[in-house]
Amino acid sequence: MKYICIKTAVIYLFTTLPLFASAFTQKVDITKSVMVGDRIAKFIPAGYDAKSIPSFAIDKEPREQGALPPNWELIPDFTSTNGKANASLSIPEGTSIYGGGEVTGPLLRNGKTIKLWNTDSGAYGVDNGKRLYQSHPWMMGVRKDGTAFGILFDTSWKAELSCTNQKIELKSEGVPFRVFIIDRDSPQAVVRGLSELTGTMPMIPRWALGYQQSRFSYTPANRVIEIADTFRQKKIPCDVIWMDIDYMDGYRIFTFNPTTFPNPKAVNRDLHIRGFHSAWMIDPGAKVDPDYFVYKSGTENDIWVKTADGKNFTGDAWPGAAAFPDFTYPKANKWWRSLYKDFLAQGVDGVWNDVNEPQINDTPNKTMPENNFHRGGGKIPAGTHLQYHNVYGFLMVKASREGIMDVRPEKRPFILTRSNFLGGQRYAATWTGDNGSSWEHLKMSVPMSLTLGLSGQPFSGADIGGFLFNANADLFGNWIGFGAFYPFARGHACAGTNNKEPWAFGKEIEDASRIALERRYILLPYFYTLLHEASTNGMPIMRPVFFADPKDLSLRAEEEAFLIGDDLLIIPAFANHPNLPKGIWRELSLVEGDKQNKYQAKIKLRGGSIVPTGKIIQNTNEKSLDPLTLLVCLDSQGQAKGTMYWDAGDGWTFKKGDYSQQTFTAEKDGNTVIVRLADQKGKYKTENNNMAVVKVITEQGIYHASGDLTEGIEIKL
Ligand code: MIG
Repeated sequence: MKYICIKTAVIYLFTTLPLFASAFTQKVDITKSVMVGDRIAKFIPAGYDAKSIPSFAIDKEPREQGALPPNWELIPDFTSTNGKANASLSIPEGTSIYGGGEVTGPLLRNGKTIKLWNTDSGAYGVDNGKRLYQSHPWMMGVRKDGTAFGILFDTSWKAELSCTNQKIELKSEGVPFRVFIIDRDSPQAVVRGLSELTGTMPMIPRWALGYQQSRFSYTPANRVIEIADTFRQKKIPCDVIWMDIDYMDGYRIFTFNPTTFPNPKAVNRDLHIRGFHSAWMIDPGAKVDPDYFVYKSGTENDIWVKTADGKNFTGDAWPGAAAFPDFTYPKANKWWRSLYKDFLAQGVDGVWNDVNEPQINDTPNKTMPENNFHRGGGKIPAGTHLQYHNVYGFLMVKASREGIMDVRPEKRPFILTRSNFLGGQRYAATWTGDNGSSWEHLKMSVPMSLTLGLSGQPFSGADIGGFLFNANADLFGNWIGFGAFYPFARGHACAGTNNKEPWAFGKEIEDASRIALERRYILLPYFYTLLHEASTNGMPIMRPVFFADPKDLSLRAEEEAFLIGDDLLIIPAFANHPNLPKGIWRELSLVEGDKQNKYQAKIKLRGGSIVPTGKIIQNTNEKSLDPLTLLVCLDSQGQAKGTMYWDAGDGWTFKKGDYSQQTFTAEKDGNTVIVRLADQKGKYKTENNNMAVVKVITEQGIYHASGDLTEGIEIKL
């Protein structure tokens, strides 16, 4: 009895006075394990209180579907360290680990530890464990036999996520949290499972698939138009010009500089006339300025994040001292939404939410103090910044999206965010922040976007050419040669660096850029089909090579080459003996001279596939399917299959059947290949009216024919 009392006292001391204790870890029991989907299980630890730890990652709370099957193998271990909750999963020997969202370093995450604490991390190294802007408490394991599993740690608290060859572990600084585990036949099925839990990216407008040009900053307004005109004069395809912070009046969000951007409506109109769309930056911090309408109304509505002692918190941001909306607080969400009305009325198309970790320059941790106070409301309890920091950007882009939908419900929002959280693909696309114009950053951009794709975010890309420092011609040429195939393809450059537009490096690079972007635009129907797939089942657009053959262990670490969808293999010019999948893959030429151009990536078409392509256009307002060209590569049985999704390119009428989903098949019989429309869903009439050009790519050469797909198109080999 006496002994037990002493032990209890010791535990008490250790858990309540961590100052005096070294780490003291205790096992925590599982109080519930239940199926919540097709081979998806939910585990709840002792001490879990749903009201104190709302889920942000989970889209719609999944229905409980009964006990775990008796042969279910993957059971997490819950522990607590000095009263802080952890969870881990022992993994089978030989497992390849992926995921963790926005990370530096390799695609394969075995042996890697990341901190989940969103941080502005300019000039992040290539593998130095620096924190980045986003947090994704999610990892996927692929077993030796190609089957796979995933683990989602359902907490937004500050945490550390580590992967060894024995286990995947998340140690949080917060209260007990739930764990979801998916165990399926393939990595693709696990990624689909993640989207069943966290939702998918809704369709974005087709123009967001075009090339985009940015700089910090194009100013004044006529420089913006000059950039747009140069693209058209030089016949380099482009769809979007980005307006970085200098358009604002003294960095006041939702304002325009009266000298340099006196008439933003005219800027947007002039861009639209030239076939461009515009995207404009909005940061979270509002300048402390009693005469500024955003600060005034925010203060009147009392929506700012508070300090621990209840005052409005202010921190140094671009405009100087700034106050920050408390997006956990429903009234702040409503207030923020209302700001978009007048802003969008200027003809703004896309919105860029930056520095929303939030980045604050005059605090030691470059963000808010951990004890700042968030009021919460609805399902979100009041709490500290330590709990809500990682979802600050996530809740900001949620509010931005809702605000844009309030104003323009008939259109698809396009929002780009720097900070985000697991599940945040529901609100915004992303780019990988402040990389540098270096070969290391160029190469690392491939595993970075692949990892985001394996973590639920299908629409990402790095700043093509690199953001910080000057870029040289060779680097830029190499970068755009494969960066043209990022899902989000945008060039950007920091203030004070050299010009990094495709024409800024002389004629050779200008020509190489044109070829790269023409290839991108030719593939628009294929990219759009993949965008639609991502919006329905969460499959990333850019996929790791091991997806082509999850059983082939030689592909598990490949991070130079990548796949676009299942059917195109992209091998960047820098790739040095990449490990490629076995089977039939035939090299394609899409644009005259592309195969001979040293900056271009090699593109290979998978045997058994049909890829829909369009013509070279200067922007996505032009007709792409005029004609539709089907690229066919037969498998060893002489067959191939492919699909195309198409619709109006914006708006939501596709949800009411106004879309076209076509399935094509090819079949070889003797020396003839017949390609036909095998299936057609939806009532949208594509501009090609079922007419197509077919190109069959074979070892001997390319064979063409054209005709009506409903009748079948015959190609003689
Ligand atoms: O403190 O808006 O990552 O893309 O050009 C820097 C200026 C703020 C950081 C973004 C970068 C952008 C820059 N921003």
